[in-house]
Amino acid sequence: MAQQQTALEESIENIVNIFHQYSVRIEPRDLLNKKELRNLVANELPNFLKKETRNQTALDDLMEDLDKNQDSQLDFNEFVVLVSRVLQARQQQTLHP
Ligand SMILES: [Ca+2]
Repeated sequence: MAQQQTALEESIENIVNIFHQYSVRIEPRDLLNKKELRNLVANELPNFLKKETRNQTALDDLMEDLDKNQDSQLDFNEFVVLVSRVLQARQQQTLHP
């Protein structure tokens, strides 16, 4: 029998699931286009990415910055860079509240 998942394992699984929950909405199903990114940020990161949630230019800049291969889509590896930045910013807040 599989062991119960830990909090960290569950968090990792949630990140993967949330990416796919948004990426499948518009083809190709394993990539996020800008509209899907906007929905993901607005629904799943409204407190951590306030500017990008409210401001289209900020979202455009974020997309451009993350889209390393410039295909106007974010693959999971490109998306993970955003997750990593948010994680680091969150950790900084814990150190310097
Ligand atoms: Ca891309």
